[in-house]
Amino acid sequence: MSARPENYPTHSLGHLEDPAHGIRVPVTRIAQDPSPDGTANPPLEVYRTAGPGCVPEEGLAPVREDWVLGRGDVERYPGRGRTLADDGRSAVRRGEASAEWRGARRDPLRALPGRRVTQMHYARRGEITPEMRYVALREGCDVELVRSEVAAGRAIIPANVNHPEAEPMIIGRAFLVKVNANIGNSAVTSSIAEEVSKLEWATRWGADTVMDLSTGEDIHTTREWILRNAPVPIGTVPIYQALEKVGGDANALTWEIFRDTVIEQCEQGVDYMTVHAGVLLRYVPLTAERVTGIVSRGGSILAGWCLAHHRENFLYEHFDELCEIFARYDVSFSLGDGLRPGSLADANDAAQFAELDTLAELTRRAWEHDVQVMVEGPGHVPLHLVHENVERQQELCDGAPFYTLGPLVTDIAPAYDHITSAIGATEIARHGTAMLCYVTPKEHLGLPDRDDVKTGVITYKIAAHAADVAKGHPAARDRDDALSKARFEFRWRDQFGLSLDPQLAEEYHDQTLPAEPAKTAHFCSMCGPKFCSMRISQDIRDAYGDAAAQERIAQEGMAAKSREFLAQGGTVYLPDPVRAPGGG
Ligand code: IRN
Ligand code: FE2
Repeated sequence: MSARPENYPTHSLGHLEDPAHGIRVPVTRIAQDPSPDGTANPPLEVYRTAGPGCVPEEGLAPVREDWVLGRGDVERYPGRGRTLADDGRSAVRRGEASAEWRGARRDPLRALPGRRVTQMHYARRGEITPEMRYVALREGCDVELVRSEVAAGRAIIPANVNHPEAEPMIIGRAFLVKVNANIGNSAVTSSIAEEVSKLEWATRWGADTVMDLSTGEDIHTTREWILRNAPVPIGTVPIYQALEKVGGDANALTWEIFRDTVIEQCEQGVDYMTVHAGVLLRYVPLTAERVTGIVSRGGSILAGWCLAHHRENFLYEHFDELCEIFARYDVSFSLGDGLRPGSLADANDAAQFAELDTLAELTRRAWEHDVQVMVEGPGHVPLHLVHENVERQQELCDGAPFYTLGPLVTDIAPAYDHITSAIGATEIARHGTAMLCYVTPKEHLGLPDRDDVKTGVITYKIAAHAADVAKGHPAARDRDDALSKARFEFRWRDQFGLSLDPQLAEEYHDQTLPAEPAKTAHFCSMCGPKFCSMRISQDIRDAYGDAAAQERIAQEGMAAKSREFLAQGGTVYLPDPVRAPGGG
């Protein structure tokens, strides 16, 4: 793997620059051909998450390192990775087990005693960080909007001080809707290089964040390689690794084992962590009558623990301690929805909404520590009940970003659940959900392969983009308009280049229409794309003031155009084999 090839010949790597602050944000530049009348079509610069391309053994450049160190509030220390029970797996940093690692080995950073190094902390103090400037450039918005949304808790910039390779991004309802892709959710250990290539694949198609749900033997080392090569924030669910440390026996879990796992991951650079702290002992019985019980993996681990010990969830009990740890590394909470519905029948029920009440309480507690928070949501919800989910979450959690798994709006389509869930995702994003966790065609059936990951990401980019357009996000529609113009002008190459999957669009087109002439075919060449009545009336308005004269000249002009058009054959479009009946 060398420098990343761009996706399509009309694509290239461009940059948005803030030279005053030394910030350069990579974008994908999509070049376009001129219109048939010779008018130039400017290139489009679109948000990209792909990163600069990586050599897995060397990792990415630590673009944020100077910013983090420049604030003067962190210290380097040896880290706990060296002394953990699974010591043998913290190999990358020490270079023992992974002989091929050639990149830098850095001891981890953490806040100096008593300091908080979160973006929320700086934002609340009125400080504008380079991360905020980077994000503002990317989103095309004012940096003050970024600062104030982060300060208010309505947006987060997941950016662990130990993940300097990441290109800062923002999750919040005032910004572009984001998409998360899960990788490593396989019990079968794949090679480390394979995990890195999955990460690269997901970001190539536009995943804004990636969650590493790896389990198994080399969990620490795999995560290390992923982080060192990740241009996007990385999320995890630490209870999965904690469970492995106790041999899979949920009842043997303790706060101490969980805490050590969290610190280990903080030191590696995980940017956000799913914590199922809202699964309270008294809520578990509320799921008893459900059709599908508890479908969340983390939720069922903690519900089991609560029942086995008949004690309150240790994540809830130790939540403030967890906040103190997160504040030292700037790790964001993704408050887990352990009681999310797993079927239409269970949607919006007492268990789900009881947990949401607790997540709202925990959101406020995290904010007291200046720790950034997003809140996870469902799941499976019929379309007419989707809106209530985001409305309720936004109200209860004072606008903290919502991050939902779909939701799937019907249970009847296994193998198509990327679609059933994208319908719910579009609806929930339109009403203010900030990030969507993708669902692949293999949901409920098996483990996603490479094609499933791509299908899942693209399906979710569609949902997110549709919501951006509906929300009226400035400039969201530029790409639609450019593509539509290219379509109307038969600029096929531009149509492909502007699409989310250029290669596939081109391939499908070539299957049905191999002939080159169609790519240059043209309609009603007299007036070009500007309809003649508009042009004539414009000409008259410019030349004459008198309404009656205007009317008479218009009639004459229109009659002349009519004769001209009929003489030329009288059809608007040349026959077009692509525009099939029933399409649109
Ligand atoms: C997102 C919203 N609700 C759940 N998620 C994702 O589900 C979460 O971010 C993580 O990737 C996964 C956690 O699954 P369990 O442990 O809740 O099943
Ligand atoms: Fe499900």
